[in-house]
Amino acid sequence: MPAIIVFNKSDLYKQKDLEKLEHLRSIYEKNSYTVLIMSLEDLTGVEDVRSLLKNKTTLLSGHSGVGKSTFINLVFPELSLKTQDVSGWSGKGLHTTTFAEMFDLPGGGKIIDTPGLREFALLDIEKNELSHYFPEMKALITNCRFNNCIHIDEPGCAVKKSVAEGKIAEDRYISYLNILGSIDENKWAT
Ligand SMILES: Nc1nc2c(ncn2[C@@H]2O[C@H](COP(=O)(O)OP(=O)(O)O)[C@@H](O)[C@H]2O)c(=O)[nH]1
Ligand SMILES: [Mg+2]
Ligand SMILES: [Zn+2]
Repeated sequence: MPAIIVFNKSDLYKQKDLEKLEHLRSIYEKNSYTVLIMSLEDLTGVEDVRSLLKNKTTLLSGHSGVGKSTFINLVFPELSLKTQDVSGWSGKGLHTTTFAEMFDLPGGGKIIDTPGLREFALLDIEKNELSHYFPEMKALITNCRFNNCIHIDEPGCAVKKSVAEGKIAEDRYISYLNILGSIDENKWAT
């Protein structure tokens, strides 16, 4: 499932925000994520995001207030009538707004709007599997001395070596550690 990163509200970015954007953009593009910049206010970059949706099922995820619902309403104003509540899948009532909603797109495909997220939790991912979801780490794990290495303090860890050499971005390794901590709160909580 490819993940695409969209930075919205570019109309509000100041110099400092633009620098941060370039920093994050380079980290993610280097690891083959697609990064797009958009403003739903002055309508820049919207078409590039819209063109990704055709004949795909797309889930919009992100903090509350980033513009997910605004995006759907802007590019598919005709949709508001044909809404289908995904919460039907879990047997809950049709008008629960605390869950996701899926819409059929006019040109083919589906889009899923989600409510604001405070944090993610991972289901069914083992600690020693987590690095498989970081492309730049996955590429190295066969070089770790131990095949169940979780890249914390094991000797001969190729991932830690690569972080130390600046080949893996420190931000990404910190994200990795944070997520690892959430898989086993007691052991890794700081
Ligand atoms: N300045 C600016 N405001 C935006 C942009 N996109 C959305 N907003 C505003 O951000 C607020 C939250 O948008 P909403 O779609 O409800 O966010 P959601 O929680 O992700 O669904 C609304 O007031 C939108 O008008 C944008 O590109 N620029
Ligand atoms: Mg919304
Ligand atoms: Zn390792």
